[in-house]
Amino acid sequence: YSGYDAAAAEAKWQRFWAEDETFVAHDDDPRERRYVLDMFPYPSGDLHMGHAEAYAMGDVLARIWRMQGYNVMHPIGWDAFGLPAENAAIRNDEHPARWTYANIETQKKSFKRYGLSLDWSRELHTCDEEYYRWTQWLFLQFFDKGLAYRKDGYVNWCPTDQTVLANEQVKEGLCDRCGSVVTKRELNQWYFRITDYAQELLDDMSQLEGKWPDRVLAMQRNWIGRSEGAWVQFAIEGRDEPVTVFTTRPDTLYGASFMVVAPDAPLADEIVSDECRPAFEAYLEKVKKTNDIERQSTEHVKTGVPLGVSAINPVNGERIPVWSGDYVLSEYGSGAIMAVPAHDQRDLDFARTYGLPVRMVIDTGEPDPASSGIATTGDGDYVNSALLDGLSDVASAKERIIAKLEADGTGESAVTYRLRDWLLSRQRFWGCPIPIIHCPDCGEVPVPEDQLPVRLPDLRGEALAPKGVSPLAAATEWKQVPCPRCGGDAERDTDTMDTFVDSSWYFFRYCSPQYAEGAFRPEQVRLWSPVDQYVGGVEHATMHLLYARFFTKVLRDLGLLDFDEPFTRLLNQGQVINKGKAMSKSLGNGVDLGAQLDEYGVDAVRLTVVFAGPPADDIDWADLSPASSLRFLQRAHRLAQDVRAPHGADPSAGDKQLRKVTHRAIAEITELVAGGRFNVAVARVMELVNATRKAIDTTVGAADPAVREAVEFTAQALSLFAPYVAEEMWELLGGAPSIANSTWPTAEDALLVADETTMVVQVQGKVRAKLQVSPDITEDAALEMALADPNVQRALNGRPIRKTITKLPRMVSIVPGT
Ligand code: ANZ
Ligand code: ZN
Repeated sequence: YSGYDAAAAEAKWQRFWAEDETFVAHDDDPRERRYVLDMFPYPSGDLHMGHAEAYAMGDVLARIWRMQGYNVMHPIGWDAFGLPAENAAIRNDEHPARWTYANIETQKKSFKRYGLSLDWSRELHTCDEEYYRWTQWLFLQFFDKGLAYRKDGYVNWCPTDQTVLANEQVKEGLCDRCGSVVTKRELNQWYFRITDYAQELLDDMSQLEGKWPDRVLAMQRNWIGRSEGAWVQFAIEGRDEPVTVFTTRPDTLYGASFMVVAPDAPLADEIVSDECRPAFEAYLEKVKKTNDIERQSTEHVKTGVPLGVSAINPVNGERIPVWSGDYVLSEYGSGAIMAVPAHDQRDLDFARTYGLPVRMVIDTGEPDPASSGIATTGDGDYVNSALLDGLSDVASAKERIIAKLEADGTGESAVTYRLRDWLLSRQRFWGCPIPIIHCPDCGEVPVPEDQLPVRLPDLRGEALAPKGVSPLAAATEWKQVPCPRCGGDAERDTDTMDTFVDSSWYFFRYCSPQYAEGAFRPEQVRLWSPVDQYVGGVEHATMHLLYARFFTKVLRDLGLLDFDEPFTRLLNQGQVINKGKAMSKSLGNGVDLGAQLDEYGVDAVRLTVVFAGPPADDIDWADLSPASSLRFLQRAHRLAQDVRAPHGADPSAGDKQLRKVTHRAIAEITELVAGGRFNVAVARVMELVNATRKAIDTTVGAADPAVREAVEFTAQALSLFAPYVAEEMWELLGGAPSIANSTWPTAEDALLVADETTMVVQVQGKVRAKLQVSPDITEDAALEMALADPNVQRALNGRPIRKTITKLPRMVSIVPGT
């Protein structure tokens, strides 16, 4: 079949859409607005299979909503700062901007070829001055509110990339980017106070329930990690200040037989005795080489050293030894714990290693943990617990002990979160400079608004190589500036921001991309936001999606927005894998998207990825056949060539049977797409194509207006997945270009009622029942219905069936045995 030339159609319609501005969204278009957002790409080189799937999914919704009469905004831009550009610049001795903008050009061509209904007039690059100036401005708003601050601390450090990483960028102890083992380093760094919003980030998830994938909500909940319990104060012998510990089980306080302090918590260094100090310091050096994930893993053998001091249990005055141990983390709770080895396995493992006492305070009926080595965590009777003895439920025990602690002034109920503040400074070049000037007299001074943006200095090649401090620190002229407050000698901050800062607000910028008076124009954000449908990978469940939610809440509190959540609905597309494995260079199982597009055309590839399975599932390229997708598209295209009824012919004069098929397809496909079941919708289009071909060739012929109706809808439905062939079909059918501007039909109710016909049931040749059945009833279903009928049962009177004769759908005849 040579009727459809994919390459020619691609070139033709790309030009048409661009000149016609088909997909440009207008703020003053009064129709109801819909905002469809794809996670914006990093310009890594060219479009790849992962993009091919993700962007195909988002386009389905953008396109159906447009045809359904919404004013759709579907923007695109580039997450353009980041390490790969910088590494390439070092390799090629050039500026990261060159690599970045060159990649954007290449990738943009591919995006355009891919036929997405994107509004290119709103395109943005996060590395443009016009963009990062506002990233800096937003940083300063946060700074003003005390939501951006600097502190010393042990941070995750990637020895290869020579930069710090946020907790979220460390995966199982490894750098998210390069796979190196992450270590700890003490540095003074910038943080965003996301923990101020921990509770709200949790609470507002109720607005997202049922609209975001459950697993993303679960991951966020888990990441925020709310814990309820108590702060308990233990006095330390020979020290004025008590130590406060966080526990989720204050009811086990009588079983606390030692205390453990994180080795890297400042407290450990403060309280360690002189005799114990040398061993402690050696131990600390060892611990610094490991990371939090290793330290908490259950397989990890817990290590520790005594600190040579005692703590006093506030409820019974008992003296307990204080140890330092690596399974306690400095960044959680207070960095110190009361150990209850009988009822906490970690504590029990530690106690058994170092011969520390174990005391059971809840008798669950299980063996004593002191001898079994297995901590008991269930309910039971409180023992050895003074005022709790006799109780047997955790809730009242907790209540009673907290009341006592509060009355004595030695503790209180508490809530903690696992979420840490967001570490945002990076010691790399290709990012947004932090707009702060450090003055020896005035401290941290914001760069005045009229001096934004703080532009990156012109560094390239070797000057960007990682040295453990930011490359910006070597740009002396750039760095040395007068203090904006006192005019004295001062220095710019030389760190740049985590690129997740850039991506925490880009979706607001799209609403007024050229706005020069602020990050975005509030009235335009109000027109379009929140985003109706966000589409992107589940790998962003905790980082980007949590940060963007946080930014939205802060911007709301700054009075710049009036809603709580940025993304009303979220769709996570799956991954494209090959031969059962993620595509990777090392496995050599990568599939070159460009080659596939050249061979089968854009439409066939897009249809293939959408048809492969539910959008959220991973799809295995090895199981798919773009060649058969192409053949299907050619069959569909040929229908449009065959249609003989004139444009505008009244379909109601057409064949009723085919019309019913078409209208059932309209109803089902509309619903399937709305429900995100895109692959099933494709299957329905295929059925419609087959039914229409059969009608043309064997029943009604090409001149029937019902055929035209069927083919017109086929083209519209296909335009969601295969826009080029759909445009070509629409043109052949005489429709006004573009098909994207056509009106999505509604199914006529009268054509949706299922056909019924009368089926006669005979027993021994006598008619016993007349049943209404569907004309395509199966043999099994017909027999089942016949035998369920009471009159038939009475006639059979319990006799077995010897034989049945069926002439479907008209008759079932039953011959009973004796
Ligand atoms: C005594 C106790 C007895 C505990 C018991 C548990 C069971 P979640 O639920 O994750 O919040 N903990 C507190 N701070 C810690 C730190 N910095 N590093 C490691 N562990 C820490 O965990 C809270 C529990 O983890 C706390 O409750 C504390 O141990 C420990 F039968 O206190 B528990
Ligand atoms: Zn100053």
